[in-house]
Amino acid sequence: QEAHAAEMERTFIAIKPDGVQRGLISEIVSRFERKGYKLVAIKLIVPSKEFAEKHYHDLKERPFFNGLCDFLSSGPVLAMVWEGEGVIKYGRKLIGATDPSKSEPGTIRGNLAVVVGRNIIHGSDGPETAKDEIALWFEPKELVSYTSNAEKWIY
Ligand code: RTP
Repeated sequence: QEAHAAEMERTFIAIKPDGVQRGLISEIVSRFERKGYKLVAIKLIVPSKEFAEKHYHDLKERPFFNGLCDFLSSGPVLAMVWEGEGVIKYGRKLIGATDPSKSEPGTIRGNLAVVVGRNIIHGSDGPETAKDEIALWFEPKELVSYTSNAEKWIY
């Protein structure tokens, strides 16, 4: 059981400044929590512009890169690590398509956002980015290892 927990998949999820300002933290956290995923790290931080550029380094060449980094660094971001079987891929499903005008109703963006530049949440798009983003946003000691009582009912 312990070894199983140690190998469990993890993803990086962030509520962007628009989601925090709009009071959507509890709504978003509860969707991951009720699904059955386990919260292993969480903190509220205002990233610097340089930090935002590091986070979005893959998008450097895109025309919206500068505006996107200005936006991410404009206020508090709720950074989190969630753990569970298939959490990277299914977390993206809970979040919905990048452009909220195309996200399915029922998804976080589909229910709670309207335009792509204010899509309230970020989720890692694969195992490599998940690993890199968790390492960028968190110190290893900030990742809390514990056994949740719910786990024996979820798995
Ligand atoms: P995320 O990483 O934030 O979950 O988003 P994603 O993979 O679904 O989308 P990606 O293409 O990686 O874009 C990252 C973020 O850039 C903003 N964006 N703006 N045309 C635009 O103005 C535009 N396109 C993308 C969005 O905030 C998107 O989440």
